[in-house]
Amino acid sequence: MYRLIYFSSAGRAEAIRIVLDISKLSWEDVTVDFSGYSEIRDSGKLPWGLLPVLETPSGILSESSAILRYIGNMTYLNSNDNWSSAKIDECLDAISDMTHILTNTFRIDDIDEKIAARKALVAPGGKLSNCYDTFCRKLENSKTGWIAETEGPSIADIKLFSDCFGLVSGNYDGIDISLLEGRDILLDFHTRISELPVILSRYSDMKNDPIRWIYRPDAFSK
Ligand SMILES: N[C@@H](CCC(=O)N[C@@H](CS)C(=O)NCC(=O)O)C(=O)O
Repeated sequence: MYRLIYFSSAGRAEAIRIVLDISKLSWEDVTVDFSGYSEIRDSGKLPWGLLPVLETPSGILSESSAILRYIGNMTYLNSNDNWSSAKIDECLDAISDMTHILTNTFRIDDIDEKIAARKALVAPGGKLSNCYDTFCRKLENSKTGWIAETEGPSIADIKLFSDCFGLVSGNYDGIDISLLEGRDILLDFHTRISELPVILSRYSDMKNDPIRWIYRPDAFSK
């Protein structure tokens, strides 16, 4: 039995949740609030003091990308080829960098200041806007249409799906779906991933879920 421990948000865990579903491993989605997190952290159980962690038969694994690779290796979503798996890693790290840009705004307490900071990030030429342009360019230039140019979707595509659309769900003040405007290739990518059978069924009853509605194929249809 595998146990994923994280907050109830999508955050750094949603891609792992999807990959665990695809793996068909038996796993439990353990969600904690901040006090639950503090308790686990203070017990010394977290390898790096942060979530997510995955409890496995071999021990506790931390770091969201490491967990993705570990479970991805048990599925068709990672590659045995050294070069191809390195390119998948490259994408995972680059997508994580995008997430770090947003994380920097969490420490801003004043809501107006926070919104202003995020609006600057998503405005043309802003750091997040530039990341989305890069994702579009990567998808456009990919011979296979997948972010790491793999034959089929990889863990990097699952992370791109989870993080890129997770950002526009409306849960981050100052950021909304206008970030996708003019970025049709991302919407096409969204359709291809959201229609993978496991993903389709995972989000089938989440049309009204405030966080996860964006993972359904009909999320952005007019
Ligand atoms: N590089 C780590 C970052 C983990 C991380 O920053 N986790 C946050 C939640 S998204 C956390 O545990 N925050 C608790 C705190 O900082 O007190 C990863 O990708 O897993």
